[in-house]
Amino acid sequence: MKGEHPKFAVVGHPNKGKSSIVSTLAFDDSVQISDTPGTTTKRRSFPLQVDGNILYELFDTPGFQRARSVLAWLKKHEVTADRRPGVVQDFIDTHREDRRFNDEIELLEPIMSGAGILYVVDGSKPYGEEYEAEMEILRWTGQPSMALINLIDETDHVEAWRRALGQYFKMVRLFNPMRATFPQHLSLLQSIAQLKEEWIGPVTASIALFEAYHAQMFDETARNIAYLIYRSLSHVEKLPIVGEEATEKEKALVVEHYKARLREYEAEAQKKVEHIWHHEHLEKAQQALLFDGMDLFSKESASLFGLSRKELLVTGATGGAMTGAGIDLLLGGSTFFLGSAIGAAVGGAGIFFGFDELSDVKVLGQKLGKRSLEAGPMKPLNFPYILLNRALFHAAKVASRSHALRNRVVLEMGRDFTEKWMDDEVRKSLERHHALFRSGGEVPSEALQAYEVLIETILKRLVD
Ligand SMILES: Nc1nc2c(ncn2[C@@H]2O[C@H](COP(=O)(O)OP(=O)(O)OP(=O)(O)O)[C@@H](O)[C@H]2O)c(=O)[nH]1
Ligand SMILES: [Mg+2]
Repeated sequence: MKGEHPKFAVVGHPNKGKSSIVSTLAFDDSVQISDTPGTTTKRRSFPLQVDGNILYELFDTPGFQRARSVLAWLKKHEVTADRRPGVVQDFIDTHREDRRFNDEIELLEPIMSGAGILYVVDGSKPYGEEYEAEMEILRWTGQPSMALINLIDETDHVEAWRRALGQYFKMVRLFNPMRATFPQHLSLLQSIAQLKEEWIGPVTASIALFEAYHAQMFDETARNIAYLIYRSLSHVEKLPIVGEEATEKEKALVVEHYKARLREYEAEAQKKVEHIWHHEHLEKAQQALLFDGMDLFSKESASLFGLSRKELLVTGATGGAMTGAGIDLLLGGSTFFLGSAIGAAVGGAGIFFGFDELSDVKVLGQKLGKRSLEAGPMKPLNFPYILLNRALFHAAKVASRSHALRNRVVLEMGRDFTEKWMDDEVRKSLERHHALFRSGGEVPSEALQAYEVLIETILKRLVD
């Protein structure tokens, strides 16, 4: 969709949730929001962009400050209704340098350039005459407009507001930027499309693209979580051993590295999910991933030329033993006949070497074999469920979070969270995959895909 995408200016009194509505509708958590009236001082554009297409563009604007004076000026230049928008434009042109009307100019300019009007009021405050000048000015612009009643607090003055707003706006809707669900978001867009005939086509197209994009966000989230579980279960952390045998310190160290790596994987996955859902500035309070009561034994392993005993067998060194020529072949000639050198070192070329014998051979003062400690793949059976529980809880919170919220999200799940998504059937399906992941063997891509689908189904159920 090139060129003309629908544009809307979100306007109203100071501190009524204009910026919050922009933030929610634009899926953008960088909009400035605070409880101090006058937070927004300049208009700023927030396009909702999907795969390079702008679906629509919102203008956040400062609140009206001198609506009465502006209206008085307009009335002084009273003309027939058809020429009123021209008078508003005259007002802008005449007062561009006049700081007293900075806020009015900031908010009127995008409207006069063709943006539709979303007029925001707080339905928890009583209606008052002071809003009439604002609504009257907006009527003078001649642009299609709609009123949104935002219920910031408990008190309900919605009916009075409806009666008043109905006289100025063709459409009046309740919309709460903090609690709006995705279907409510789409339904608001559908109403907006009705404001102007030329908008029906582009807004309907935007809605379709937005829905597809939303589905894609779920897909990507599920893929990301599936990958997290897979890589965490199959990860093997290695630590080279310095001496003949692993010390207690080395054993503890490899386990510490292993835990740190898994925590890093989780943090990475969470960041990715936040990015997918456009929550780039999310602050979280969350307990670190713990491994209490889990047996994370490390084991010693040996390798030759960077390959394990098993890998060497697979490579074709028959029977686990190799000839000097075989070693040269294995190393692809990169070591200038190391095989023959080893042959000479142990006395006599053509000799057959076993893995252990070779490990002890020293060439240029270095032993050929390397010993290391390994932690992982993850054996404790409950671990994937702990990780999955945390990942699903986080993703569900992020996916359903309004972009207008600025508080820290507390990722503290109740004991009943698991019950929300797990039953015997689900556990059985998951367990088949977990067993495969922790086996350390190859995981076919179809298996990983089936696991993603499973996770996506669970996640969607949690978010709805
Ligand atoms: N509880 C609740 N608070 C809201 C809601 N909408 C807005 N707020 C809060 O009201 C305050 C003002 O919101 P903003 O979105 O900054 O309002 P604004 O109209 O852009 O304000 P100015 O830029 O100062 O004109 C912020 O503290 C918001 O968090 C709502 O629906 N519920
Ligand atoms: Mg604002």
